[in-house]
Amino acid sequence: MENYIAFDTIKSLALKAGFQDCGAIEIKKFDISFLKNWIDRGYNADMQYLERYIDIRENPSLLLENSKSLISFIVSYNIELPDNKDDNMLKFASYSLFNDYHKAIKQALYELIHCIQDIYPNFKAVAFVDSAPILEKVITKEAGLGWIGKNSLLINKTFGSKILIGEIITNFSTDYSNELEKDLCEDCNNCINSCPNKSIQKDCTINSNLCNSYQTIENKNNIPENINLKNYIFGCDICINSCPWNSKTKIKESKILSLNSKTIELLERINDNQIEKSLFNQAKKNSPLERIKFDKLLSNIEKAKTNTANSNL
Ligand code: B12
Repeated sequence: MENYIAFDTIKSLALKAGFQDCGAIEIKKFDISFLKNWIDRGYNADMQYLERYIDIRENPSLLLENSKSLISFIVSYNIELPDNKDDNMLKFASYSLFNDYHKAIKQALYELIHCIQDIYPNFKAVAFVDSAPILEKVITKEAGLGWIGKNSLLINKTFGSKILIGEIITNFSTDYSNELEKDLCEDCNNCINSCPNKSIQKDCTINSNLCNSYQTIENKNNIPENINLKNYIFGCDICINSCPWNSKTKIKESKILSLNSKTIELLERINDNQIEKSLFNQAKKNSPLERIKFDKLLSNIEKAKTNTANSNL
């Protein structure tokens, strides 16, 4: 058959490359009315980029000529880490303790594409990790890799929601996943109840204005007084850590993500009150921390210290 690859071939190469799982769907148009509705309510806060390229979000086939399939890949970062249970310690969200996942996953996807091209020279593909205007969670759900939980994250039955998503669009057809995962959140509301700012709305959307992850990373202005960061100074894991699907799904190590020792050292120093700009600059070279400036980190620290001090009163 012309321009066809068996899904089993993709999956075995992907597992060998260190991805936890993958799933494929035929390229198609997506219903984006929920996205428009979310933006109309102002839930994207100052992330105006989410209002752009709506045509591509609706129709990802615009990203590659003659595209046939969208293949989604998941990478777990639920690795046993020496977690400091002390609630007064300042924390980075755990995904940011690793090297920059955008770069690491994209590189792994292009290596995978090259392996496939060794077998099928006509195979063309482009890879994305947070880098294109596409709805990664919805695509991954439709590819059968999980359901969208109440905190709006994609939850995989085996690996939980401490997973990151990457995808490729290719000119090859394959065998498509046609079984959707059931929504297994059932009557659990742990994530909704855990958020200190009540950012998770009744319809399971996130109001970014109230989300600590938005406030500590994306908000370039002062964090509003009513926001309680608890002890998070970059990103936030509170709703994720409250999810029962994450407690049983730890992996030993990742072939794709590696811990950034400079980030870990930086966090230790911050907790010892020795905040060094030079160490921050070293850490952010290959880290999600690259998204913020040093001054923003300092103001997040001040805010989190005030919040933790107030909670101890
Ligand atoms: C903008 C953004 C944010 C914003 C807004 C969050 C949000 N929930 O939208 C902020 C800065 C707050 C954020 C925070 C985080 N993010 Co973020 N973020 C994104 C980004 C770039 C776009 C998401 C988006 O389109 N939002 C718009 C809303 C409307 O869409 P939505 O969240 O998908 O929700 C709707 C759909 O799920 C829909 N829906 C539900 N069921 C169904 C079913 C069908 C069939 C359809 C059509 C729709 C549908 O209804 C929901 C509400 O309208 C994606 C990457 C990408 N390109 O997709 C990463 C992404 C979602 N983020 C990610 C991560 C890791 C995080 C954090 C965990 C980081 C951290 N530790 O601090 C937090 C988690 C906070 C949370 N609970 O969401 C991962 C999530 C992986 C996963 N397991 O799902 C992604 C996919 C990046 C990646 N490549 O891995 N993020």
